[in-house]
Amino acid sequence: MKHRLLLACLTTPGVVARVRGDFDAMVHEGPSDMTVPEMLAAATAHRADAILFTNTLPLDAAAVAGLPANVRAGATISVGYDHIDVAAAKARGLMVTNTPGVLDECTADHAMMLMLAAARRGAEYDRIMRQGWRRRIGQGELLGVRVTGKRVGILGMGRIGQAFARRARGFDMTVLYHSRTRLPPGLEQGATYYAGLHDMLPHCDFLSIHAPGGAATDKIVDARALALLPDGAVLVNVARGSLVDEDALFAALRSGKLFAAGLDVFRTEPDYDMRFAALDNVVLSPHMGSASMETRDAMGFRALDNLTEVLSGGPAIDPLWTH
Ligand code: 8YV
Repeated sequence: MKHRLLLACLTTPGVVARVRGDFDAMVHEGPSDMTVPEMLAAATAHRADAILFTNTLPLDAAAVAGLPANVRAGATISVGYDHIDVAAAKARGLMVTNTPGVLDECTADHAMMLMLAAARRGAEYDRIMRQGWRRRIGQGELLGVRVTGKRVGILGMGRIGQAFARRARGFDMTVLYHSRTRLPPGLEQGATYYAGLHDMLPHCDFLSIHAPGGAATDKIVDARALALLPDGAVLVNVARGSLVDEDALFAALRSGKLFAAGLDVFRTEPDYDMRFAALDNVVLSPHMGSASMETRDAMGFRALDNLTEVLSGGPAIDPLWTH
């Protein structure tokens, strides 16, 4: 007997094929991912044992409380889980897993793309070309800032932060970092650790954010933190919008305190603060850090590996909590 699965989000054809092959599945095919009420109704109708979803589904206490009794497991196709009320899931006996490890390289690539594009004005140049170019740009016009050899501060030195550091070293950058805990020397690879974020910021020509979202990091990059950066610094965020005070970021970008920013994540998604769209010195992307074909397959397969284990009575590969 196959286990009964509700696929509550849109995903790749490869993941959908495996869902259909391995499970007695209800596959959501709407124009966008299921909302919580849609998910709860579908889980009930399908008598689902498990739910496969992503960070577009806020699995808060009310959503957990509304789940039909037969749902035993949930797998989010994401490494971040700030959309899940872990305490509520744990109390309900719902095993929840995420997908760490498989998206590190692509997310770090995306951060590097945004860093280079923000520093070297990639989006502005693209807009000029689309408008026809037609006038030679003077030697002193539309200049970016140099990346190679500069200092980059990494906020959050987990797997993705470390993958970003590897790329930054390829650009001869000096790597500084702030994390809750210092890495062992083998992983630190010569990066300079700062126990206090504010102590690191004055030394960062670039700041790249890779820490998890949630209450502990909410608005950790606020007006005071931004003021501590050197004038003309560049900020990159592929982690969560919640880490940044967007009013303060907007002010710092408009005043020129920051040279530029590359933003993949926002405090409210998808209805992000469109003031940023009016700024030429911002490169924007719609939460696409992990969005390569290979990585989105790998994330979905990892989530399915987790559900297969849990539903057959084994331990989860990537449980959100261990005890
Ligand atoms: C999203 C992410 O999950 O893994 C995470 O935490 O933020 C992303 O990989 C992905 O964009 C699907 O929404």
